[in-house]
Amino acid sequence: MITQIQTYIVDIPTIRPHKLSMTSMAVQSMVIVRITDSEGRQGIGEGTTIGGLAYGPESPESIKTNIDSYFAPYLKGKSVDNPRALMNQLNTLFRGNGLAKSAVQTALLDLRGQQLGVPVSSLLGGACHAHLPCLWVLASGNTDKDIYEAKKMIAERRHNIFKIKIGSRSVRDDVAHVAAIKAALGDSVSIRVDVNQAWTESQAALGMAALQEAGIDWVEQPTLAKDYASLVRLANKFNIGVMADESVADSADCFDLAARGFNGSVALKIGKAGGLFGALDAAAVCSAAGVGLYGGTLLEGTIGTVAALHAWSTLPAIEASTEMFGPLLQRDDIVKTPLNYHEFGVDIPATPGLGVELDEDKLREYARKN
Ligand code: MUC
Ligand code: MG
Repeated sequence: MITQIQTYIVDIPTIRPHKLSMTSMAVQSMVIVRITDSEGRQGIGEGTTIGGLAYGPESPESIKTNIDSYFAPYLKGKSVDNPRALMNQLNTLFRGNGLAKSAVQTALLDLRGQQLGVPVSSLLGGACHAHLPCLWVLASGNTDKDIYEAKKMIAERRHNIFKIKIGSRSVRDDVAHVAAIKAALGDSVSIRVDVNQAWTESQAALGMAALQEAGIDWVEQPTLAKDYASLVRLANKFNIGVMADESVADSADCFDLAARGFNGSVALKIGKAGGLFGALDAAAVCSAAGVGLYGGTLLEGTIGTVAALHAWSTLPAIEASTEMFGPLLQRDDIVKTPLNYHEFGVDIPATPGLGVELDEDKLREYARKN
């Protein structure tokens, strides 16, 4: 039975400014949820946004407030035996708030996994992978810095796929930046870009023609989230792949986009989908429609990242790789043992629950005091 639900906003500086088309991040703010049962076991979860309210409709403050004020009173005293049923109840009682729901669902699954002595992936049907590929995002905004950063990661065998954040400069300047990085890194390295909705369709046509010429593999969310028609037209017009990110949150969005003839890939994110169940439902719709899968992030720390990894590990094919590098962008961690990144990917823990443990001293150090 659930006896206590605690929430904390944790602010951890990034290793360098992370520049997206809509904001530059110097700190990541995560909402950590801790659910305790009557035996004293604890499950943890994370709900994380990008740049406060710059990226999406939920903020760290709204996530914390809505968990404290609405979800926690409902969950207190309930059994954790059936996390999916509990989440269905929350979805019926409270609209929206996908990131807050994802944090709570993660904590419920962590707790249930510990009660049963099985990893979260087992609660989802079982892992098909023990190690998944993981790319790195180049977002310093400076071409030479990005090339230096990428070469270092290749030499360390940490990453060999890179996503470059563009969209805040002119299309020509952005394309020149990306083409210079691709030329410096060579053919053995896969490069993709994320425009985060910054282009009109005609800018996207100009940019994609040049990026295709430069040997870039994917363009993520070139146009506005709601403009499904342009995503479909662009995906059909160019050989370079189109990935939908902000356009699709859940299985209904994926169904709608696929039904309009979209033939690219989708960035799955547990936060967008309201948790692991929703993200896997979205994956099933994409797979049935021939749309490729990509394990996406909202730059979560270790807790959110490992939760997503448990979900992605149950997908037999995750064609477009993953970007579960969030913890590596932060200067410090609030778990005792960080994830193991090696051989261009990351290991998925096989111990009970999420397989990571909170470091109470670090939590105290970084938790917001007011
Ligand atoms: C996004 O739009 O993909 C994921 C990686 C990153 O650098 O930003 C996020 C959000
Ligand atoms: Mg994106």
